[in-house]
Amino acid sequence: MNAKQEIKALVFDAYGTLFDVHSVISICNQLFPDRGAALSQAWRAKQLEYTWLRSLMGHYEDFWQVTESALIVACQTLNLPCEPARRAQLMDAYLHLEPYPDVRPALTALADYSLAILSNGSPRMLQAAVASAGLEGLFSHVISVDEAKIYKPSPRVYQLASQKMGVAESAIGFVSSNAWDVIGAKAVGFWTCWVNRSNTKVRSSASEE
Ligand code: LAC
Repeated sequence: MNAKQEIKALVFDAYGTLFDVHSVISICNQLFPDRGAALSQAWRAKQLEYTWLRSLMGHYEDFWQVTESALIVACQTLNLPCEPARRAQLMDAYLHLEPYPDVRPALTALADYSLAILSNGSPRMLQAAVASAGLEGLFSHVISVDEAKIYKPSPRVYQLASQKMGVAESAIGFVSSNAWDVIGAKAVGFWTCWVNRSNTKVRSSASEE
C-alpha cells in the first residue's frame, strides 16, 4: 500500500513547523536593538539542547521551564541583561508565536484526515499558541510530551500519538520541519513528511556527488 491509501491521521510538530519560533525576533529587537536574530537563534538552540539533555539524564522539567532556562543562558552568552520584567515579556511572546502563512490553508485542505499536534510544548503553551493563531477546532488532538515526561525524539513520545488517537503507527503521517524529529517519527514506523522551512540543501544520493 502507498502512503495515500494507508495514512488515516496526520500529526504535526508545533514549534518551527506550525508556529514560527523566530517570530520572537521583533520583541527581542525592541528590548535589545539589533540583537534580535542572534538572541532568537541562541534561545532556540539552547532550548532544544536542554530537552535532549534532560531526556538523557531522566530529569524532565516542562517545556515552559526549559524555554525560560534557555532564554537566561542565551542572554548570558550574548551579554544581554535579562532581568525578570524583560524575561517575562520575552516568555510571553512564546504564547503568541505567529503561524506560518501556509498553515491554515494546508490544514483546511487536509480536513478529511484526523489532524493532531504532537509537541514538546506544555499543554498550556500549546493551547495558547493554537488559540492565538486562530487554529482552534482544526485538531482532534493536541498532544503534549508532558504526558510521557520525556522529550522528542524518544519513541515513547511518538507512540503517545498513536495511543491517544487510536491509530496504528503505520497509519500515521508525521509532519515536521525539524529533520531530527522526522527521523524519530520514522524510527517508530510513522510515514513522514519533512517541511524544509530553512531551505536546507540536500542531496538525494551519493551518486550525485
Ligand atoms: C516541538 C519542537 C520540536 O514542537 O519544536 O515539539
